[in-house]
Amino acid sequence: MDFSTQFNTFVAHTEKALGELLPPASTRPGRIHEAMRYSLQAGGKRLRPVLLLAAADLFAGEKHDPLPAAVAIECVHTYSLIHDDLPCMDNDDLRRGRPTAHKQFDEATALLAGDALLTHAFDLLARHYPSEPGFALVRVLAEAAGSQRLIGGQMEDLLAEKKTDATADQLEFIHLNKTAAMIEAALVLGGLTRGATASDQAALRAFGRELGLTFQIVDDILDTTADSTTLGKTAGKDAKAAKTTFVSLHGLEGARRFAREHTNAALVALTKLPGDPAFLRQLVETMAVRKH
Ligand code: GRG
Repeated sequence: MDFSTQFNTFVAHTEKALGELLPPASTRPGRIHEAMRYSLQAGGKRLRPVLLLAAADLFAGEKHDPLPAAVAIECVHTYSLIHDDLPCMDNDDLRRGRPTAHKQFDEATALLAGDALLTHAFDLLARHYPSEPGFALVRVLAEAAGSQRLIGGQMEDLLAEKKTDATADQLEFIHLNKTAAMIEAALVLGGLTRGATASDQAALRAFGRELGLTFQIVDDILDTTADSTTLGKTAGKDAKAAKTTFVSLHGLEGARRFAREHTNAALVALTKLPGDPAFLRQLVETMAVRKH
């Protein structure tokens, strides 16, 4: 199967599972379930579920279905986007090419939909996996989403916004935690559903870190070079907010050079993993040149 057919197959499996593993919109109270589905089923690249499913495929170990974990990580990711868009944070109107949750519904509903998606992710892990690997899945996802990683990265980002002279060190902390943490977790969760050993998990993490940094640098570049329609979210926001980014710190060429360095490091990390790395190798190469 070629790369894009394989990618689309992973996405199709994810979309089907998302539909099945979320409470129906008709479940009382309908408004909250409608809002959860509105944001979750609005498209999006599905990068984290795809990574999770691809990581699972690297291993020949015990077969637990990785799809509930793939839905769980997309629930946590979508919660973070809903909350990030709220007026108290980024105050954004557009997400995944549609009005943001608080624009479509209202602020309280958007807040609750984010809370409910976060909670639902852990419910999925608890319901669909036995204690081994279930506890490990819960621990990995909780750590990635917690106050020292995703939430910590977001906190540091909000603090950095208040000043125009954030340092390269702060920027690295923000991206390692706000962006790379969930990408690392997706890969480790996938491996855990198939019995990845401690050293496999470390290799998945190392790969995820480099991939996450590549993804974020490209995101910073696209914010300055792409338009809102192509991105499905507001373009040019970083410069408008005078935000410190890889581009503001290192210039467009410098950011492109950093992206290439992290792409190469991701490709090296990939050689430490078992199984056939062809799909993940192509994903790294595609990510480096993505347009949205
Ligand atoms: C509110 C706890 C909390 C965290 C917010 C996700 C996030 C953290 C902020 C969004 C802004 C941002 C640039 C985050 C970095 C990670 C990132 C690039 C998220 C967007 O992920 P994509 O591009 O989105 O994979 P889709 O819609 O394709 O899933």
